[in-house]
Amino acid sequence: MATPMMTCFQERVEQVIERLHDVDAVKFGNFTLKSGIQSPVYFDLRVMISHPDIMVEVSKLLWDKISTSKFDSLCGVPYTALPIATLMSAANDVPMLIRRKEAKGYGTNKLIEGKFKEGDSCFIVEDVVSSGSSILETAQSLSSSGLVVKEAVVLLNREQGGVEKLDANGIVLHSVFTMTDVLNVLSKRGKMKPDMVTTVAEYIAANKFQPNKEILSAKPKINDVLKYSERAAMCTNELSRRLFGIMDKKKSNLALSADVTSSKELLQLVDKTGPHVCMVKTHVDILEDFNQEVVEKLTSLAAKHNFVLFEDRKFADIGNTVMHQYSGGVYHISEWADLINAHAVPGPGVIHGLKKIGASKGRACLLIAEMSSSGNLAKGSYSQDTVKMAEENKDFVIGFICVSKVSSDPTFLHMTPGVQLEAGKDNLGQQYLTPSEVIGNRGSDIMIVGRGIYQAQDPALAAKQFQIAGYDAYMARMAEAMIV
Ligand code: 5BU
Repeated sequence: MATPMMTCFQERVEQVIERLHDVDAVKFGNFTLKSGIQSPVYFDLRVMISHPDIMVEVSKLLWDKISTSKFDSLCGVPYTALPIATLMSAANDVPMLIRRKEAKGYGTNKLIEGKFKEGDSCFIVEDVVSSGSSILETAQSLSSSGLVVKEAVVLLNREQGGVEKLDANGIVLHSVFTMTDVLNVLSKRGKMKPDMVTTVAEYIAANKFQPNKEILSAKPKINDVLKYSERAAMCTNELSRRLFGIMDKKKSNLALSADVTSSKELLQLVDKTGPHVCMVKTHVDILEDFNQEVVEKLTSLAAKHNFVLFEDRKFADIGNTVMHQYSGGVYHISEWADLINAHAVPGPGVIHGLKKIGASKGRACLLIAEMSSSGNLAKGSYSQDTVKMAEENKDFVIGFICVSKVSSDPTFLHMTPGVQLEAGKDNLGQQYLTPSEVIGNRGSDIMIVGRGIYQAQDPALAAKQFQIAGYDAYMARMAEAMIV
């Protein structure tokens, strides 16, 4: 029963909590959570969709929480919050946006569905928040599309660091109720046995986010908490030191894969996108009109825009042959490319041959530990042996091509191809992951983007969007590592 002092809003919150319990959206017992943690309480708010009355009331409570804020649109985090945001949008005549989660692979390739213009503000709606990662991921997609996200609203705050993490990323989180509120309401209304009340209260206290120093430094994930500038200082290789420095200065972990076939197009593309990238990757052998002047112009663009030049030659032969391929032939790669890469399949001789040519010129090499194409054979023990080979040749090998972090050594660089703003694939086996997946979840350092940029209507704008998305994902990863 509501006390006379109780506001109408509080009373409605209590009723919703009780209804959620009645329909088994809140359960007590012994549960193993996705994280492996044992919990005496389990929330499955998805069941709300089978109870339209609850959905409507929840959408009203969420709306009441945010009605004084100003925004142009709402965006529900997939999936449960999508229909809730729809109800809020329809009842209050506010436009809605949808962030695509799955690959579309055809048509406009849009990341955000719905109408908006650059600078519009968007309010994120979510059902439950724990660490805040899902909201942050949605916010990153929205902001990389030009929207401004300053606030989010959630039905249930599990009090596990979401507010703090979002705050660290400039987002204010409003919540209708917390896990403590659920406990208080259900025990007050006689829905829980006294011993369960104690168990759940202890669980909440033990798992509650504590913003103190011990927790901040509880689980340092070494190169997740190290800034680019700190990693630069740890590198003994001059090129990796320079590259981390550029990433720090330009706030960019984007490498452009400039896979166009005419020199004119190549130079124009690189000049336009140069301000947004830390690296330009070439396949010089696809140029129809290669000549030495092109590489001279490329190196002056590298100096103008401050980026590293990487020739994606993928050397894969015995040491003696790769020496010639690297230094001679038509392309004289060692004369102009700061960075090259090699397959580990021939054994360490390939590195030794390349090193003989490149080391004295201050060049460096990446080993291909993993590939982005479907069905490739670079996995498991092959990838592990590649990492070992790199560790044994750290004076010349500065990192990896890979699809997720393969080494915890903070001086190694992880570079990942197969990146688009939406996950998906092409029709020749290339597989795409998003910037937040590659940089945020898989711990890579640099994302390599080709068609996502040079096939865009405005490559400079696309490069800027990737730059923001990649850097935001890096910042979010750092913030997460601080509060895990
Ligand atoms: P895309 O247009 O973003 O799909 O281009 C990816 C680039 O990265 C392209 O130049 C490939 O040759 C390169 N690449 C790759 O996609 N996957 C790999 O595993 C390696 C290189 Br190694």
